[in-house]
Amino acid sequence: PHHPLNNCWTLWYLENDRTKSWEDMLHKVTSFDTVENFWSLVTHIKTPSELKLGSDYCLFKKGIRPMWEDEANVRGGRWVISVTKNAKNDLDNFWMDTMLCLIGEACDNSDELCGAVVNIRSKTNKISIWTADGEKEPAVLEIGSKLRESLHMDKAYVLQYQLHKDIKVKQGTTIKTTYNL
Ligand code: M7G
Repeated sequence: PHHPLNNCWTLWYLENDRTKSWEDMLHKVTSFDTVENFWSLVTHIKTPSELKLGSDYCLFKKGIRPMWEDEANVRGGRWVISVTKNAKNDLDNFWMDTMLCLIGEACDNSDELCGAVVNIRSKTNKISIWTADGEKEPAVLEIGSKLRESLHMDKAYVLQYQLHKDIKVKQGTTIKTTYNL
């Protein structure tokens, strides 16, 4: 007796490889649409803190590619949380709670959710939640505050919303922030 989820979700894995283009580094792992298949997947794969530098996991609604160019993401943006390298437990816990927030449809505006990404990087790791339309301010803010609550984020963590179109044109390390929570 499997418990169905509201949506079917696809997990993607990006493995850093300097000989490949960004798109070619991205691989579909699997899709699932029941609670049981979600748990059997997460118990068989590495947690974010166990991944190699330069890797990503992406969890997106089936049919949405985890890239700015996908029709579902072009007008969208991301809530991004920076997690310092020493906070390994926070990273793994935040990622687990982010996945549960998505597949459990915890947000009132879950139609606006496209997916989530965790980036393992040398300076700081990042978790982001991608939404479909950066101009839908009430929906974006509701998703952000639901996230803060579901992840039990300490006040020291800041949530910043950035539009994908602003990320694409970033100069150096500064990216324009549209909303803060
Ligand atoms: P990142 O991996 O999102 O973050 O972007 P990082 O800067 O912390 O490593 C690194 C690079 O990957 C970008 O500058 C792009 O060259 C490429 N890249 C990342 N994303 C999410 C996309 C995307 O959605 N589309 C395309 N075309 N390139 C991307």
